[in-house]
Amino acid sequence: MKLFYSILIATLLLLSCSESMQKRKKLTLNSNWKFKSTTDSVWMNAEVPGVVHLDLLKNNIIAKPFDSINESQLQWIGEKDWEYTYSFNSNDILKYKNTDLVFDGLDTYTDIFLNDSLILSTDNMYRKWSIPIISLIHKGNNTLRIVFYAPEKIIKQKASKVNYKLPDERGFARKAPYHFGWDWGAKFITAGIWKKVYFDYWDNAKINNVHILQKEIDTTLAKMEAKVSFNNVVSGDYTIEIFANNSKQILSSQKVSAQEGENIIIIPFEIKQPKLWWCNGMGEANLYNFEIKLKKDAFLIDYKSEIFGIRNIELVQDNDSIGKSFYFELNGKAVFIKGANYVPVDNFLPRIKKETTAAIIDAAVWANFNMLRVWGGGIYESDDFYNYCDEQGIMVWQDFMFACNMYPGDSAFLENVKQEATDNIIRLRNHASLALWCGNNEVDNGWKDWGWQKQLGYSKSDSTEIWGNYLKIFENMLPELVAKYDGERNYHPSSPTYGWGHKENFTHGDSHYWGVWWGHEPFEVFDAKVGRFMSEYGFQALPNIKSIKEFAVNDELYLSSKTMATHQKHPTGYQTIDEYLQRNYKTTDNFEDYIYLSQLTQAEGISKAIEAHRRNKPHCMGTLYWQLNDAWPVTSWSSVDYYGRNKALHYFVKKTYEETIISCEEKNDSISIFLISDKEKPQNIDINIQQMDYSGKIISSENISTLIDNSKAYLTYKIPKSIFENNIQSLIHITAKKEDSLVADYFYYPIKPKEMQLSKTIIQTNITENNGLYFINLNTDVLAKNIEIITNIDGDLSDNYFDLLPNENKKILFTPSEKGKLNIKIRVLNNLYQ
Ligand code: BMA
Repeated sequence: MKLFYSILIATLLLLSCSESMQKRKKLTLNSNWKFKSTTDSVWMNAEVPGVVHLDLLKNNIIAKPFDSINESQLQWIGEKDWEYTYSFNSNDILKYKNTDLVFDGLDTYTDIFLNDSLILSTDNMYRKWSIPIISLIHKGNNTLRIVFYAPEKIIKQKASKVNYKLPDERGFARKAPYHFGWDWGAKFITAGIWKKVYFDYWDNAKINNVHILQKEIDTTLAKMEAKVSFNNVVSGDYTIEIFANNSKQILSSQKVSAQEGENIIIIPFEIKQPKLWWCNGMGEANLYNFEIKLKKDAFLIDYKSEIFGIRNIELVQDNDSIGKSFYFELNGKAVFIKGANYVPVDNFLPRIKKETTAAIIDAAVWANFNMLRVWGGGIYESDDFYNYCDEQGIMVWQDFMFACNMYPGDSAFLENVKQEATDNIIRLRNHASLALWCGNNEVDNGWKDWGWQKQLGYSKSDSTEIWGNYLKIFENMLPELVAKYDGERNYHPSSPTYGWGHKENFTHGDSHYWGVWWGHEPFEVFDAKVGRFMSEYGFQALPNIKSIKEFAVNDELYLSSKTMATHQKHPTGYQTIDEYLQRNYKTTDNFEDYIYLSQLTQAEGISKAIEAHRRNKPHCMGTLYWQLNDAWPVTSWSSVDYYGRNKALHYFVKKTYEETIISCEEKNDSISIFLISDKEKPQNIDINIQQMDYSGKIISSENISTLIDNSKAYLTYKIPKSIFENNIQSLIHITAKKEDSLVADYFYYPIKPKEMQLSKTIIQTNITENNGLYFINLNTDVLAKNIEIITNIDGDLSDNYFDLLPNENKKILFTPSEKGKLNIKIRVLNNLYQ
């Protein structure tokens, strides 16, 4: 009977509450939008989220923007003003006490009208906008109209209001810098509702955000806090409950007497035997799902779920005997960082699918990365990106979106940046993967080294003002906001710490080394130009022919064609590729062979840089090459092209980022052999060093054993160069085995490929299929240099562009991503010129 009454009372209470207060609800507004240019009269169907280029494409008004030379023909789109409209009925809205119209992102300059009254103007694509609309709507039908103004016109107006020039006028805009073109990027000035738009219905209270904080962590216990911010329109009593991993058991619960307005409540909770989050290569990326429930009596008003990884991550920058360190510690352990720089995966952001983001992160995981740097000329990435990095153990170095430019410092600009940074810090701070906030890319470096003051004729007072603006944003505002809203991550004002012309570039902080490529220095200088943390260096190569054929017609398949020129954005890109290519290889007139050689040039150069960085551990504690991916199909520094196809570099990177590797360094009269490992536990390794000629005849063979761990790179042996005196057409093959299983191998050649007298080879191949997977067996009669397996269908090869010794079998796994029966062709350096 007692139980019956308590159930009855609880039910009545619940009913009375649910009558007066309803659960928060969101309604996404993604259909029935129309758009047109402001000078046209005909409305067309639009897709939201979207941008105008995609809508024009959908309506068959324009050709595919990335094809051929279409880029230059589509510039008119960015020069026009556009409007988007949406009609809705107010019935649902009127059932709630509050409705906010929320835009997760608007690109970029807009006026928003509701029933022809201006309700908001926006000027920053990185911000979230929320408008309470209850008092603004009509009963019945309402019309929303958003006018997007051509960005460059507005930028010009802004520029005319200051008495100095910025290095680039796009600095006045808070719109992704790469949209205006980059040295790997097309210029497409987009406009549109690029992220979700929705009605956010709520009654008396809603959760704004929850910050999960780690107070103390040890192996037995993690002491945590949930800092809950919620809004409340009338003061009252609430309960906040915390749950973990779908368990029905409450972890912590707190009663709150809430005031009108924003309430911030701190709720401590504990996790016993916490499973820590580790990056790729160090352990499992363990995650917890924390659910936060806001209740009025027993009634659930609002709910949030936060995926969280318990870990400590720190950037250690200590003065030391060399200069200043720059390394990451994860859960108290120093990590050698292996990764690359990441740019947005498309010019047209709203069409990026979750699977596309996952595929490029998978490519990073496959190549043994543990970090990506989200570069400051793109966007604060999508939630999909960080969620997947959390799951896969990829740490994220996050730049704020400022790159290679100077910025204004008026109060409106500063306030705008402040809101942008606040929105994004709050959005990203609970991600386990987020490792570092960095103020900008190459702004400090640009100001100090790129001669802007002279080129732009800055007076002394201009310089003082512009540098003063820099200090306000990157030395004051951003670190203060990171401390206030994040509180756990380190902040690094600018990458690199010093430019590559300064000696401190190799002793203090992080380093971008562009003496190779921009400075035309030979790849060999990578051996010596090693800083404490190499956050950028790179070299271009053409994408695969299959990718080129996606945007170029057959009679444009040569370097100086209009299409190929459009798809190369560096002013001397093709010349620089050719210059380096010819240092190492005999060139060719055959376009497809040339692509192959450009990729080998890039792969050899960049993997040699990575080896040098790893050999210099712990002086150097990380390496991020420029760049993992592309925003469109282009000849660039990427190792994976726009379509997700690997260049030779990506296979070389995978090998060079393995846990244990061998590397050779030529110094004076000898060749030093290094063994390098990131494995924490010491391991016994047996090394075999064989000198052989190209027919496989062994000239000498030697075995040594050594013990290694991850504390430094081990020099295990030195070979005099004189062994090649009478055998210049020979090589050294080194293998490292642990208890008879191969952990690494390495080919050392004393001469460049163009000097090698490689015999013609017939590569024997044999393909077998098993459950949709293919195994390709290969062997050769003489040394085969850089075998490229060319597949008729897309898919993943476990290795490619490798060297093969005579009488050795190599087994490659091919996992198709396309239907069809596998056929292969082989390209090999030996046969290129025969
Ligand atoms: C780096 C980047 C980019 C650029 C790349 C290649 O420094 O920060 O600005 O695309 O160089 O030039």
